[in-house]
Amino acid sequence: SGKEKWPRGDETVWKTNMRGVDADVGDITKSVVNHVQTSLARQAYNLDNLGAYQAAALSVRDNMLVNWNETQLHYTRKAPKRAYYLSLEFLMGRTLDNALLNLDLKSQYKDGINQLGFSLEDLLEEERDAALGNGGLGRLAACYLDSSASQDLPVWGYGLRYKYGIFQQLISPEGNQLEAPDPWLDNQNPWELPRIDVNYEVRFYGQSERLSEGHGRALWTGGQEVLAVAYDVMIPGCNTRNTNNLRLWESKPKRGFDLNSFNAGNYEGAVESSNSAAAITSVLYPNDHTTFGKELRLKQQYFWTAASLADIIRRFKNLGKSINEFPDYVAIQLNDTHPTLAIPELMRILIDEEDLDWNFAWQIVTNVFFFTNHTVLPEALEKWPVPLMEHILPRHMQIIYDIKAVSNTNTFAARIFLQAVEKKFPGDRERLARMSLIEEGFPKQVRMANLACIGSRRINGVAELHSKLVQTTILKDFVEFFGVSKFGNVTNGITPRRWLDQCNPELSKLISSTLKIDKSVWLKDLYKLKDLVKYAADKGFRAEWAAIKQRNKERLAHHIETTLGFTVNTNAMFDVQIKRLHEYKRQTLNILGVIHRYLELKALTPALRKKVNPKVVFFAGKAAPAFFKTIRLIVNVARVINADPETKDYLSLYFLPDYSVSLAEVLIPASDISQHISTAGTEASGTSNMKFCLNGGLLVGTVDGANIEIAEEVGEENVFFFGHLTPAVEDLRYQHMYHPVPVDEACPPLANVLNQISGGLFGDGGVYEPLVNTIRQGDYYLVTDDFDSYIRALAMVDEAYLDRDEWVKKSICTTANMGKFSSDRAIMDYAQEYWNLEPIPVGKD
Ligand code: OX2
Repeated sequence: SGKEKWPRGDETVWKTNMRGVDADVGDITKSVVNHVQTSLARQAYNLDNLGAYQAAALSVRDNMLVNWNETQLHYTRKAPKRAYYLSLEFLMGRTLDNALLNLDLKSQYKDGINQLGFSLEDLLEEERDAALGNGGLGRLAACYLDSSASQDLPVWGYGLRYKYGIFQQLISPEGNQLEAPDPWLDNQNPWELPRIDVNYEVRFYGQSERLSEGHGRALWTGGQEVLAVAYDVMIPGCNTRNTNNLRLWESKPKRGFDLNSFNAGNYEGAVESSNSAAAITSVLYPNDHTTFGKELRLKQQYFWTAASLADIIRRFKNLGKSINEFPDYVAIQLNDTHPTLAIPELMRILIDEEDLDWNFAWQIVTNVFFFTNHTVLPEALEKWPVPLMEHILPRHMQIIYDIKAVSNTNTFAARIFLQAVEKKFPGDRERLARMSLIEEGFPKQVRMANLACIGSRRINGVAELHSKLVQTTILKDFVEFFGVSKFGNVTNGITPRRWLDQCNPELSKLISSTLKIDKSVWLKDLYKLKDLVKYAADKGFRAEWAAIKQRNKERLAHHIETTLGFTVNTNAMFDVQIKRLHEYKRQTLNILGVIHRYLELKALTPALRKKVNPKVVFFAGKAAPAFFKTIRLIVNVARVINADPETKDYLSLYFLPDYSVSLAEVLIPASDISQHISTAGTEASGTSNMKFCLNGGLLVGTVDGANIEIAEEVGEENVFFFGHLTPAVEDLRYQHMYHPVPVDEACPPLANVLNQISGGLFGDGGVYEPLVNTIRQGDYYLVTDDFDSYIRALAMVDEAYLDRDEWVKKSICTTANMGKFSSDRAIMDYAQEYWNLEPIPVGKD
């Protein structure tokens, strides 16, 4: 068979017609106008901002595609080891601004767009956030994609293309959270490329019949088959041609609809199965730190892991290598336990389709996967009921039982796992029960964290303290079994491109001009910021630094004025807490502190009040139903105190609805102080803490998660710590249980605040009883125990802020010492210590 000649036709014609990145303004206007005419079929006469945005986006996309193609070709030729980041969430936010900055084309597009009579700033606002995530876990995945491309690493992301992202949040006048769907694809999405030719069939339900005794091959047939179709999102690196890929799967019925039913006149039956296929990727589950065991969620997880693995294996097979080399060419990172089904799925492929021996397959599997845990909260640990798994994934349930291999079965059952445990710890039945993949009970449940742990090569937590807690609590038995070297830590990071250069352009400019280095250098080596420390002593520099913060506060105030109609006092200190609402994050502690401050202000004479540090408190965050009440309290406290003529100049409060990546980009640069106040030992890392500090905001926080490492870097004198430490938390909970002390005794100022709420100062106190009672009774998250120390910390913040010169010095030193928290450092850590991956820069050889 003759080899086909590529490219077809005349190679020079191809080569001379390939478009490169063209930074010429004339070329840019030409390309934008072209897209207006031929991609959008619109005209200059009636072009609105949305149309102009779309044309600009398509034009920028052309540039990205050239790089994307080149990168993929380069990777194919070099055939390096690749890593795949499997995440059920990618919280990308907007793309246009980020792409322009990473391609270094922003000023040219600004000019070009201007010449066409539009403003780039306005066009940027037309873009909808891609909000395919809940919070920190999904945003981390997005930062890691940016860093992988920027560091020239051959990393692809795999996720789901949800038709609806995280719900839109509205707040009713009474303070209730209302939820609306997020139809982010309604205006078309210029950043994705449908790949109808890249699709896989994914099976659900049916029967699995073992073809040999014990653990060998099986035949899985019947059930429902659904099609997974790929959509590719280009991920441009900063100051490099490397452009990686995020592949998102959409579910479709395998056939348009069931023709048999259709012909028999059963039209509804005919579309039912197509509806159920399309439903799989219809919506992102809005659960953060909770699992519900829903059938559709399990189907999402399997649909996504099966399609991704099929794709990964197809790409590997194109290399022409033998399957036992799979781990030399592929590393797969499991972002939390959501993709854990990839482990039994790869076993299924290797055994049933590749006909490998069980042990050999297991050896491959356990060298390919890496697992990151993001929380030690028990309610977040995924478990799937065995009957549900047996129903939806009968073959995988067999494989999980084979892995589990209870010693008294005579299915071959690898015996691998529990037998080995039994050998190492003879007679320790409780340990066996704890480590088993199956939790006994009604129903039995599959423990995904245990499966992820035994099926992976290495496991990590996301900050030093958290990784220690993983090793000493939830995975302790596994550390004792496998040895500690299988466990590690990679402290989270954030991309300085989005979280400084893009969201705070003035500060970025000041840094470049002060350090006299191009931003493309320090943005990719964030330790370079260290040199800013010496400018903290420079009065002129401090003035510029402070002026930028002030303008960012005004930008936020302007945003609030235009979107919500409130006038914000920009002469006050801005205090911000933005994150998902959750009991462990303790937004309640913050709002109770606000009420306490309000009551104290009311008690002062007008003359004394004038000496108080004026403060505006901002909250934003979406809530699961269990935490609706906290929002309601915040909104009603705001209603009362913002209207109080005696105090409103000294204290005001806003709950900003519909928190998003884009809103964070306006809030973070404007903050003087931000709150990271989880009960010690509960926040695995936190990443917004890093974003605030990078933008010169200071922290008030507990000794928890990455707060600890931030303080190590920026100096404890620049962080306002409070609260009990992790080792005390268990003891305090024990005391609450067996020697409860009423709040009135334990903390009178807090008791007073709670009584004011119950007494109706913020509307019907009865509404808040359940919320207030979580503190009065049990107080699992130790609000009472930490309240005094919290109030003292806030007083120290006020005192420090009154000495503005010192404050600005702290602010500068904080930014200067944030080098460690670049996601570039974190991703290189994964590449070197976990995946064994090398950078493959495009166009450098
Ligand atoms: C979050 C963690 O709560 C947060 O502390 C961490 O910074 C973030 O993940 C990124 O690692 N869902 N979200 C998280 O954990 C889970 C589970």
